[in-house]
Amino acid sequence: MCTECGCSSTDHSHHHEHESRTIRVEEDLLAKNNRLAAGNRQLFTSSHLLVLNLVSSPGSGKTSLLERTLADLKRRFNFSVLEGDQQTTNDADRIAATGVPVKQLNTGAGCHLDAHMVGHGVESFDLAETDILMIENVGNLVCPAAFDLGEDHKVTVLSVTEGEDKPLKYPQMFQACDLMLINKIDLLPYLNFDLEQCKAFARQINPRIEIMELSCQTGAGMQQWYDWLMAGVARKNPGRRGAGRE
Ligand SMILES: Nc1nc2c(ncn2[C@@H]2O[C@H](COP(=O)(O)OP(=O)(O)OP(=O)(O)O)[C@@H](O)[C@H]2O)c(=O)[nH]1
Ligand SMILES: [Mg+2]
Repeated sequence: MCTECGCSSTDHSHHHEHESRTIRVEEDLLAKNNRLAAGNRQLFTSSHLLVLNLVSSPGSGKTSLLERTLADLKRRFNFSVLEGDQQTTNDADRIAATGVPVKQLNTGAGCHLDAHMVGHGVESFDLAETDILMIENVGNLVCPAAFDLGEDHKVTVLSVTEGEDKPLKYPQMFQACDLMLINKIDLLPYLNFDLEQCKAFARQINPRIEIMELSCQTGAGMQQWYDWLMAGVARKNPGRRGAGRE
């Protein structure tokens, strides 16, 4: 019996027909997404925006990172934030409390943001007046890796409670990222997390990945991340005077 459609065919080529159709649909979906992402990228580039796509497993600290970053840098840079979650406006509410423009995108049954959602998501923002667009993706170390949103960089947040082997187990995500932030280092004294091993695994998967260690709770290591953001803004918007508005 064919497990794909339940018919009684025992013909091998029948099964392959289904297989190739599945692959074609996936290719179409990604091709369409790539097209829309290219449109987003054009818009972002013409607005001299630095755009980051924050990707990680649930609970690694993406929203905490944003909260602390916005509190520390919002007088220096204009931010806009897109929040991706399957359900709730919890994260958008947390960002709204900082006073930064934010829009929640709920994906329902979906496991990732796509370029179409992001293209519409930014419609309410004044992009010409924005320096940094932060996109917090749905907590998921798998699917968001495949979907270009038009960002400059995917940035992954890996917390020390997740285990140092994650780059090996979810290689596509770590290959897709330019920067890995190892978060919750305040918890290291209580764990058997091997920091050096984790970094070695990440570099084995992606030799050009940049790695920073920090704690969104204590603020340790945040300055390095802020310097990286400032350099990114300067690259995207060389005409911008100084590093900020102060
Ligand atoms: N100890 C410690 N806890 C942290 C740190 N950063 C975040 N947390 C905690 O980790 C939990 C999850 O943080 P969030 O910022 O909500 O994580 P998230 O990645 O946005 O989660 P999702 O959006 O659900 O994927 C919260 O209880 C935070 O307080 C940190 O540096 N140290
Ligand atoms: Mg979050």
